[in-house]
Amino acid sequence: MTKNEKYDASNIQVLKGLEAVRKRPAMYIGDISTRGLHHLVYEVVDNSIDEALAGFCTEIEVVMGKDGSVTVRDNGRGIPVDIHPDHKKSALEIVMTVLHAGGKFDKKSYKVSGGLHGVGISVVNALSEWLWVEVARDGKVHRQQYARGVPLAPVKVVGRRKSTGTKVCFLPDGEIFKKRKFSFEVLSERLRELAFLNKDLKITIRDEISGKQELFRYKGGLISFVEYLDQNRNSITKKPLYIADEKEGVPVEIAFSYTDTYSENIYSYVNNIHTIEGGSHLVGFKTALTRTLNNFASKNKLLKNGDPTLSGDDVREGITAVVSVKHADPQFEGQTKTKLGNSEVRGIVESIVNEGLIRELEKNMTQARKIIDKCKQAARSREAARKAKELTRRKTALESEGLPGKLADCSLRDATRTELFLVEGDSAGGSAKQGRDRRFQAILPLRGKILNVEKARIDKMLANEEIRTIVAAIGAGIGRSDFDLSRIRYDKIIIMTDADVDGSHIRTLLLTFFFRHMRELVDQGHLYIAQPPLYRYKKGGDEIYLYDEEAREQLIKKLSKNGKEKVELQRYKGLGEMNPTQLWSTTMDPENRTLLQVTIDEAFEADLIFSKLMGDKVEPRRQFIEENAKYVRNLDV
Ligand code: 0RA
Repeated sequence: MTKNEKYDASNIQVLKGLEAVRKRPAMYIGDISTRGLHHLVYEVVDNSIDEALAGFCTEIEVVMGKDGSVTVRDNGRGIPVDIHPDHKKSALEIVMTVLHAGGKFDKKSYKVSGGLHGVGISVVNALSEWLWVEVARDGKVHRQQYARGVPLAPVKVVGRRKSTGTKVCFLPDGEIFKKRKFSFEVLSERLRELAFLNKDLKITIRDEISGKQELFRYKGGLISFVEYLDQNRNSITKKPLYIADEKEGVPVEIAFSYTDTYSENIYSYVNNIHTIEGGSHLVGFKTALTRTLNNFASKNKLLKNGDPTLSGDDVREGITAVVSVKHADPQFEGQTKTKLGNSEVRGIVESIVNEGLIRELEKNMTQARKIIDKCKQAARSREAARKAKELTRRKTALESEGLPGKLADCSLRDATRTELFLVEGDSAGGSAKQGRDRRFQAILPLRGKILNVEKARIDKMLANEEIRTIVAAIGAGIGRSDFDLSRIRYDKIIIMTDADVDGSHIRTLLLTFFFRHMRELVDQGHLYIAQPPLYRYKKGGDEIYLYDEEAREQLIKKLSKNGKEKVELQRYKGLGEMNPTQLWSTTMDPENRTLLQVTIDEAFEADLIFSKLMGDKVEPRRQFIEENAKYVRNLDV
């Protein structure tokens, strides 16, 4: 091949690559909803984070432009710009246009890979209406611009600058993304998380439309992260315990605290990616925690001969922890590819925690005693519950008791196609029973208040009638170790409550319950919120249902322009105001309804909301409700 032919051949490769990405964007960024849209920003930021991990970047700036674009700027070394001998093109152009080319120019040790991240900046380019990049390097500023991933011209020098860095600005393509509006809050949550995970890295975000801005920089790293997570809980540890070490080229960093709550909040990460399904690093941490606390307690006579050993559940009651490891070649497994598979990591984390934890405990004996006391208390409660045969009897009862009488079950037994509606109140429950398609839709009416599970241990929870019926109807058990997703009796669990304050309270209680005790159900996308209409407009044969305030404003605008008539709307406050046929057609019929799927992108932010709304501390709750009162309907958790 001649030089020119080589250039042409590599261009054809590029076009094929771009075509593949544009044809199946979801394969590269997960989906093309707002979630996928935000992943474009994370993808660009991840590249700057890699540069920070390599030790060359200390600042990342994200700007949401007035035109809907996003700019990400860092002060790293800058993407290389030298001419690639084979392609006769700038390395910059190759990084920006060839799938997975980024890594070829640098042997970075902890590159992000797997999951949705790490697909390469070229994917963002392919999915952008336009994108430009500026690299400051070797005293010059180099620039190239693209349209839907195709370069408009070769890389050009456009100025001189002493400092180094990379600046990428892009506008997502409207042909790919139906909604193109970025959320300052959603972006901020991920950037804050990245700042916690990368100690001392300065990350700023600014929205040029609203003027909102944030600066994230945490000198305490994971310690600050745990303190942030505990802001609505009372800690029994004065400062989080901290362990950081490296073995076999795998750096491990862990911070954790104990609080006076009963829930377990452990977040694990690999290369800054949240491993929702856990994996070997998490197993290593849990194993070491149980073993070391037992050994330490026995050695210091805090556990006497007759005392029962502390179980895993005992040592994790009330814990808040962040486990972060870095790995050069992570293997991600599991349903959502968020489970670390590398088996050697288990032993590495285990041994680092064994050594580090002893050191931390011995540093402060008073605090160590408090922790052991807390674990012993958990063990005693569990033992007492067992002795009273509470747990076991209830558990077998739940399993053999059969289905609750209040449940109107569906006839279909194929659990991949059925739906369970949890309906507020008997009267709406009655309408739902009449209106439903009984082949695949089951109805469970809920009466009265559901227990606030944030403040209850599992034995107390199972004594609660409403909770018991929900657990029995779903049929898959309850709790971190006993819930078995493969046994769920319905594919969709749908919360259907009134659009008023009580309804939103019940919905929050139910969300808290599922979040804390049937977490997999949420993580695997089985939990939904029904969207009943807020208003009905009727004139002659015309009947329109309106599901949010925006739709109402639009209709009023439209109608008042047409005939200057006064628009009369019926407002629905409760589900009970609709008859069975209306309830079916507006809210339950799969052909017509909209369901909100409950997704948790930033689990720690959801935890923060639940601990705030349901926890012991009153002041944060009052403040939150005041600040968010008008958004409650759209609370997206
Ligand atoms: C490849 C090699 C080098 C740096 C980068 C990529 C790099 C990529 C991005 C993307 C956004 N910001 C970035 N900063 C750096 C290292 C080149 C060298 O040895 O100087």
